[in-house]
Amino acid sequence: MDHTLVRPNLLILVCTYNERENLPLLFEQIQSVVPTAHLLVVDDNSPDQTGPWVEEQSRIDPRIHLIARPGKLGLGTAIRDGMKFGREHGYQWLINLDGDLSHDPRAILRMLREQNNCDIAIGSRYVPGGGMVGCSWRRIGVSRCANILARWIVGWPIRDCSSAYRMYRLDSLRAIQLDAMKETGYGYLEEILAHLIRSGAKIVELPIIYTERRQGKSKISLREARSTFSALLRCAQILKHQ
Ligand SMILES: Nc1nc2c(ncn2[C@@H]2O[C@H](COP(=O)(O)OP(=O)(O)O)[C@@H](O)[C@H]2O)c(=O)[nH]1
Ligand SMILES: [Mg+2]
Repeated sequence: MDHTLVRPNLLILVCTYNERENLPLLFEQIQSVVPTAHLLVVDDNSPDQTGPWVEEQSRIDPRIHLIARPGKLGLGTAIRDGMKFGREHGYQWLINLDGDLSHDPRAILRMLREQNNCDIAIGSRYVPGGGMVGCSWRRIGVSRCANILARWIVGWPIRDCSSAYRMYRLDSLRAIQLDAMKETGYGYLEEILAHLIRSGAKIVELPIIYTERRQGKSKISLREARSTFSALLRCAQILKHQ
């Protein structure tokens, strides 16, 4: 099939910092699930040469795109740049997943089936059928607590507000000023949810099994984890003014 002839309505976004070992298998899995979708990597000049590898792939495969940023500018701004690319290039849907094989691309198909039902689908570890595999108790505890805290502080009905595995209807992001968002790191995931809820977007949660990465290291720092608290307070503020 000549993929240059088709402008698909689906863009798959993967943000990367040192995921060179994980990307070949991830690309293969994504392309076997959604062969016509386009794939965008936002890489922050990863020292392990993730960027040059993606660039090489993009030269031989017109479905693959790369945004190469000069340095580690944060997961939040990477997702934001992916969203802007999606909007500017006329895609209708964007699915974001991690680059470390924690998110099984097969869940993409279940998300696509929800397109008539929602504006945002969240791959959720905390709805029946969802869960975490291979994670340390510390990690499970921190993630659980962050989500319980979120429901308590923000009062929203979302069970997994820190999952990056999501499908967004790009039109629903038009009401949101992406550049005005305050969180640049992982807290971006919560902040954007607050704006989406405020603008009336319909959100559904679908169960996913999150598997801990086998290759490479997590980039979430203690500072990032602590900043979740201030991100949640920000969300409560945003929703108070709706
Ligand atoms: N472009 C970019 N990607 C990032 C950054 N921080 C994390 N990532 C990517 O975001 C995804 C999730 O990060 P990860 O380290 O696995 O976080 P964890 O799953 O919460 O431990 C992975 O694909 C990372 O490579 C960043 O500052 N910039
Ligand atoms: Mg990870």
